[in-house]
Amino acid sequence: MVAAVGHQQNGSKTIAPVRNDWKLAEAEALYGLRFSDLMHQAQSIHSVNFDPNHVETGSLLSIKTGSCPEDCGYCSQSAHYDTGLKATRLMDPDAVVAAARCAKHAGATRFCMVAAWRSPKDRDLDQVCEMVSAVKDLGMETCVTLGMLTPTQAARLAGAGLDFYNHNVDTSPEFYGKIVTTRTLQNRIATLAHAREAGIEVCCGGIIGMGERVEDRLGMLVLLANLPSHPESVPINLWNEVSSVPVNDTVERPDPIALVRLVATARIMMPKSVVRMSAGSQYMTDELQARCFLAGANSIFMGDVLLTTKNPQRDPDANLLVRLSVKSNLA
Ligand code: SAM
Ligand code: DTB
Ligand code: SF4
Repeated sequence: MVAAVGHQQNGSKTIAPVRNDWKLAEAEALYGLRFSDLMHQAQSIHSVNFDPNHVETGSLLSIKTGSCPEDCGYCSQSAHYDTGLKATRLMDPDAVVAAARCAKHAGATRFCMVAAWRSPKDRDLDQVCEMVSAVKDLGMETCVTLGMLTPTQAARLAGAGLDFYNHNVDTSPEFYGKIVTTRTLQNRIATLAHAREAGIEVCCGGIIGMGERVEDRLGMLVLLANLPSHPESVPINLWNEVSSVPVNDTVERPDPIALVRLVATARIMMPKSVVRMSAGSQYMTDELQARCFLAGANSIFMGDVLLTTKNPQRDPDANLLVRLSVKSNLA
């Protein structure tokens, strides 16, 4: 096997130290390994840190949809683009808890509540805290994504019992300015720090397939892996097509093998993080999803819709997790 950057052999197991000093050249060297060597390394690291036969199942709910003041060039919910989306107000907490109960019944272990805000207003946060506490009482892990937070808001969410805050860097520092101009990457990183300081676990990743280069995808992994602590969850989204947003001018569907290589590289660089296959399963065959699990992905979103776009599930009898005899709440 080709020697990997910074990894030691311990008997038959490969130990990957948790590092926060990754260089782009190291990420490129991993990504460019011969496929079999890359997969072997990713699988070895995966099995040291996780049960490789287990996949976590999450469920998403859009608790406030559309009319967002941010200009994210990939998003159906931005008020800057005429995407035809119907905006809604913040949902009633009882309706959110009812949706969480259904998701739990369908096998979800984590419930992620998502709002199309630049940042929450304090009165809205009261309601979100109520939702978090009630969903937690159902015995589910809770996650919210609400835009930028102040330290006080993060502390309030922590007080309500929030487990995870999702806030994505989306792409590399170099490509970021081409897709969002209304907030900086530094703004995003500050919110991640506020969540951490409040004791909330961090879910942070990005999107591929917006016209970025492979170097940008790896630059995003370097950015994530060099945060003061690795995000506990790293969502990898394939851009889910939305009409009338700027990304349509640059979109390029990633080569499936490039996706597998990226997942394996993420697994190696962030050995203890849950790598979550998020948006984009509609563009993936069962074989490609299975290959991503082998490369170290260990979480998926269930349900027919994500927030505003589709997440088509196969026939339940043909459920991929069951066919792979993966351990999950479904199988
Ligand atoms: N407004 C909050 C924010 O941006 O942090 C939360 C909601 S936003 C929809 C959550 C994440 O969804 C974004 O950071 C982005 O990475 C992802 N996302 C949005 N639209 C997407 C799309 N069309 N395809 C894939 N991922 C998308
Ligand atoms: C994340 O990284 N992906 C999820 C979750 N975090 C909130 C959102 C995917 C959104 C896909 C586009 C949509 O359905 O609007
Ligand atoms: Fe708003 Fe979030 Fe969509 Fe950006 S990604 S437009 S912040 S909802």
